[in-house]
Amino acid sequence: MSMYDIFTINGKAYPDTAPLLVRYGERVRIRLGNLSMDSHPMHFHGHDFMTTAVGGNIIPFVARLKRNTINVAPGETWNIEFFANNPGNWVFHCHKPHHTTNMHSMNMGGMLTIIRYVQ
Ligand SMILES: [Cu+2]
Repeated sequence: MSMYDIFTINGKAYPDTAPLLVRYGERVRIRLGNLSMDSHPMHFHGHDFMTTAVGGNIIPFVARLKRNTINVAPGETWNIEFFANNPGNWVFHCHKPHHTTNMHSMNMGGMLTIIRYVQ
């Protein structure tokens, strides 16, 4: 069992995580950095994204992968980009169940935030 019971995005655990506000038609970049000792397979609902940089190095266009989950290992950084073309409120979260709860609660928590379309 993990010794950690709270997992965060930008220092906050859901429901206190700040939503990422986007507008339809925008190209959005998210920079992921894992400062923990565990890997985090970050999964995005409603969109696919492209991996555009890893470890501070730009990924050549022909080598970029289209995906909806990226495993961010300890110490890694990744840039991902997506086109905001599917209005709604979409979940972006770690795919390890224990990482999306707070203190093993039955409620959603931890490494989860919302990609929210605004006018
Ligand atoms: Cu995780």
